[in-house]
Amino acid sequence: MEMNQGGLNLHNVSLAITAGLPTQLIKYGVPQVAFSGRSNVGKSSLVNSLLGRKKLARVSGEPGKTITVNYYEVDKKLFLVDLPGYGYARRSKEDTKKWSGLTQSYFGMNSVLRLVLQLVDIKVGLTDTDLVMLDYLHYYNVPYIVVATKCDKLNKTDLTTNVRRLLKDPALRPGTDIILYSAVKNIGRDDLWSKIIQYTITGDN
Ligand SMILES: Nc1nc2c(ncn2[C@@H]2O[C@H](COP(=O)(O)OP(=O)(O)OP(=O)(O)O)[C@@H](O)[C@H]2O)c(=O)[nH]1
Ligand SMILES: [Mg+2]
Repeated sequence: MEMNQGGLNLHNVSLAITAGLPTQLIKYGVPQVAFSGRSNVGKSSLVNSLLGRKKLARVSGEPGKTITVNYYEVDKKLFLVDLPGYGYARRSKEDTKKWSGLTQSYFGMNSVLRLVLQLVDIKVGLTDTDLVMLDYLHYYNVPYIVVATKCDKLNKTDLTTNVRRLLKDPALRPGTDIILYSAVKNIGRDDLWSKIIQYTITGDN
């Protein structure tokens, strides 16, 4: 596994800050890449896979437990930001309010946010709450690409069908890039890293 990506030393990573309140969000400093998606889609697993670590980000069997924004610092040059998951049916009204408050505060007035990775389980496709999140991304005019997670779960035929369906979905900004990923098999890792580097470090997108 390549532990140097675009000059970033992936041995030098840590969980820098866990923010549960809008005032704790980081709006300055190094560029940020945010991970967005419903609970259980594989955000924390993707963080671990990209960083080549097994347990840096907590992968939970119980979805939607904590509503926090987790900042992983990469070689002092980049933050990978694990946003709280959504679409958790049993979440209380109060927690849903907390989620939207924290999420909107994260996107608002955020000049260090360079790219959002919108995760979509390729077996499930876009859900109703994904559409709410996509509305936020369009409203705040944030650059995003789709990461189709858990691609190891489908055979080639179903994978092709589902990717085609996603590519032509009008809920996505026209021309949206889709990267197939498996955190279990580390499929898509180098491709996704080069996108991230392109949007953050080299800035040529
Ligand atoms: N087969 C397969 N399973 C995966 C993959 N990525 C994640 N999972 C599994 O999906 C479940 C949820 O993964 P998480 O990474 O915790 O998901 P999350 O989006 O961080 O969930 P929340 O923190 O609740 O928002 C776990 O059981 C993972 O092992 C993948 O690429 N392939
Ligand atoms: Mg998680």
